[in-house]
Amino acid sequence: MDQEQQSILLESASRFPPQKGVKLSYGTAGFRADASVLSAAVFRVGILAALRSLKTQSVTGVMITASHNQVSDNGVKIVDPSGGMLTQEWEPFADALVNAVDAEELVRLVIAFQEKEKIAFARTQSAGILLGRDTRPSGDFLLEAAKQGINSIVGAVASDMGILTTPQLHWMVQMRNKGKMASESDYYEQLSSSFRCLLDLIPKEATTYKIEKNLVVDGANGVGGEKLEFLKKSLNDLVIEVRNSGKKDEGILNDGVGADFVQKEKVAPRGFGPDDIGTRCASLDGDADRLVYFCLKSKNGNEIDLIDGDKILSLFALFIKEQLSILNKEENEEKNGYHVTLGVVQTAYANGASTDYLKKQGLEVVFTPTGVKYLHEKASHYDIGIYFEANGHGTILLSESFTNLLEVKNNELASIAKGSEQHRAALRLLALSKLINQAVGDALSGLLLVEAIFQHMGWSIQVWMDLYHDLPSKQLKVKVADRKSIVTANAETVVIRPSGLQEAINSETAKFPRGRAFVRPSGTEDVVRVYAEATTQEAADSLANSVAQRVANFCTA
Ligand code: NG1
Ligand code: ZN
Repeated sequence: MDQEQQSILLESASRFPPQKGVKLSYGTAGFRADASVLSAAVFRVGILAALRSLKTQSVTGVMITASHNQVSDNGVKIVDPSGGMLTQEWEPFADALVNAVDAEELVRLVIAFQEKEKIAFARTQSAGILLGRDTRPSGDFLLEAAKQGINSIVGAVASDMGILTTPQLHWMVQMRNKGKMASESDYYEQLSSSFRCLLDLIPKEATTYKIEKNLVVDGANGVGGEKLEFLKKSLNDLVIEVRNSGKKDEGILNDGVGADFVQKEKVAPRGFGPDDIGTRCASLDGDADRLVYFCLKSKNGNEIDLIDGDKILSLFALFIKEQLSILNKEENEEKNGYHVTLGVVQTAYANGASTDYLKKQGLEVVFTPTGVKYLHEKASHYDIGIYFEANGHGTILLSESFTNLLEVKNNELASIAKGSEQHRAALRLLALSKLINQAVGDALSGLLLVEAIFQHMGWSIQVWMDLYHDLPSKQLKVKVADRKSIVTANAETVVIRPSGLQEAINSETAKFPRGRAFVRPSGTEDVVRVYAEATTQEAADSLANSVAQRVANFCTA
């Protein structure tokens, strides 16, 4: 690194001194904390995104959001050139950079890393970084910090894409690097045209039930509500009412609203009441990368039937399986010489009943630790990989070779069997591959896919809810001195440290038939999360409480 670059870096880093005593780590979703302590971290992430862009000679992204956290928090994460999360190999450097005590240490770290990674600095523009942020008030000054971090690397150019959902930014980075149209209006166009295409392919005779075309969506008072208001204008076959849309007088971001609240508390969000009984409802989270559905069930309260990520996954898996079997009809594997691998990826938070159901459908189910970076990676090993967290974050990945095969098949069928069910199945899978955001879980694209499949199946919401019945479950958070003192293994199902805690959890679990419990440190909040499942709600609550107590005892000892 030349002298000029060093002094630019030193000068600009001195303008963003880190808050004393604040230590951050790149968790399940980047860095998150109270917005007031984040400027230095966001500035430094700007530097990191620029280095990543220089190293890969591709576009990267910086997203400023704290998703479902309270409005006073914020966060920052890097979008890798693939459109996914930052490569895990760079996470230790991200931690070191963000926690450097002063500008001098920061410059030393950058020089050492640059040499190790052989990153060439260039005077001409050679790095492009897209910036996005959600609707949090702190997003403005944090975006400025990110820009200054990027500008302190010679040759790096920041493009401010404005207020976006997290998945929109991931999609833009992915599309830019594929050399495809990547603006926000291209995003809406791709979603609405592939949605329309799926509706046009619905078998006319299939509908046994008159589909309710009305859908009410809780926008978490965040960016997703605002974007959905826009997207819905181009959807003729769906009547969407957006509540908690983020308009000033409607309420506070994530406060009693949003997918995280609905999924964890299992109650309706603010703004929903008895008049909504019988209506299909959905909820997005604060940055619109999670989606859950729900139905109000009580006249005098806010009790709901929840349709979580596991059930959305099940719907997607059934549809894809059906299309694959139509496509392969009359053809055995030897004949077409291609065996399509279809895999489902879940985490330990997946309800046990969903896993049982998926396996009974003959699907291959595998588990990873919490965090989309793990699920996404695993799903990418299949021709079609479907991954979902119970909280509603997930997507479908179709391998390039499978997509190419579909294109070939589509052309072939168009000439020999145009309009046949087989041809239509190929067209449906191709439309699905465009509708679903393959960069990352996306509540808006997921919602349209659910709605399209729903109309295709001709189902009532009750049929969906009755696919299987969730085992009662309970989640709790425990505050401890150091959440990292808990170390887990086997996709977070077993605690290996502190020693003795797993045995304690086992002895609590053994008291309940079909009991299951696990604990892990959160990657986004300073808490240990406890999950418990059993055959009754009382048993799940009681198991969660006793495990939480054990955690508290072990972690203060
Ligand atoms: P943590 O805080 O690590 O549990 C939460 C979610 C993850 C993931 C991330 C990122 C739960 C139990 N955990 O992570 O699944 O979505 O946020 O947003 O829902
Ligand atoms: Zn989110």
